[in-house]
Amino acid sequence: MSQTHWEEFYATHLPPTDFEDNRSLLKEFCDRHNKIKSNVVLVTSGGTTVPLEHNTVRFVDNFSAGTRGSASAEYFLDHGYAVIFMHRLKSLEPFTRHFTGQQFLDMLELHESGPSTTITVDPDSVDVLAPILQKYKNARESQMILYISFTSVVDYMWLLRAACECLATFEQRALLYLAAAVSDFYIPSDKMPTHKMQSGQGAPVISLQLVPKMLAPLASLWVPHAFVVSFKLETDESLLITKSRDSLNKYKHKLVIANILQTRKHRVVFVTPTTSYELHLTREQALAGLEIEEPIVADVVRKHEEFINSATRQ
Ligand code: 9Z3
Repeated sequence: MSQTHWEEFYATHLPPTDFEDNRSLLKEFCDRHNKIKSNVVLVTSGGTTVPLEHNTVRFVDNFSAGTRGSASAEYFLDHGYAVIFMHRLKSLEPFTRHFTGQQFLDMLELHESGPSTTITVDPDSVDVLAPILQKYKNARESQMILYISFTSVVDYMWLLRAACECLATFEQRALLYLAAAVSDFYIPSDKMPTHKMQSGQGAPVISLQLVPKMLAPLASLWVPHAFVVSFKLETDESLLITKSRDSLNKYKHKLVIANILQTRKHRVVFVTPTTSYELHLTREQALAGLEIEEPIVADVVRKHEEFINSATRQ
């Protein structure tokens, strides 16, 4: 029997070295939450890399800071979901995303008196830090969030399939929220040089191949009963809705959330098989600190609840 494109991908690309550890973590997390009948969401976040050498010095990257995924993960926790946060290593994470760079250290004060040293939080920062710290501690202590990280597109593909294997048992209660920016092109393992390319050999000609579309087996085979939401990123407005509709028609999942790179923080378009409508933040809302992920997640959760209810009525 001939292998499909995606089967061949797994047959010819090794899993990441820590794959079995991550698989155990995923299984343990899912078994526990399935027992207590939690709703679970897989949030993917950040961009995948495409290495140009096996011993990787250079790679091609996909744009994504991880804001969409990390902010959304926090809002899913607020809605009572158990969250698998599958993210690009070193991209933004829930809770810590609020304090990037030196911001966190600037909130602390150092007191040295004789041999003893204490550290306190600057009183002006307590009101900012306390609610975030509270939510973080709650999520950790109640084990409502699992952090899993990837770097390359191959790591991402292996972890995505492993997560789906665990999520399948949740049937309709599983939500997939695929916000990661995943490479469309890569260099297959057998076409990649082992060592760092040498400039002495002249300018290299790099030939990329298509990454198989994993949404196809994901939606039809791995989690056929789940509520699957994918994101569509474009830079050309005229392609946004047609490309999103093409994706829905092809993979038969539930929802595409479409966005344009430059306006993604204040405008998205929800594209379903029957409708399309815009969600946006006004200037005032954005200035007041409202994040678009809050209404996005509220709308997705409402749709997921309707989906669960209609499945249980049948
Ligand atoms: C998105 O469109 C995300 O909303 C962003 C978020 C990556 C724009 P940030 O992390 O940005 O907040 O800086 N993600 C999906 C991107 C993607 O690769 N989609 C594929 C495509 O458009 C198919 S699922 O072809």
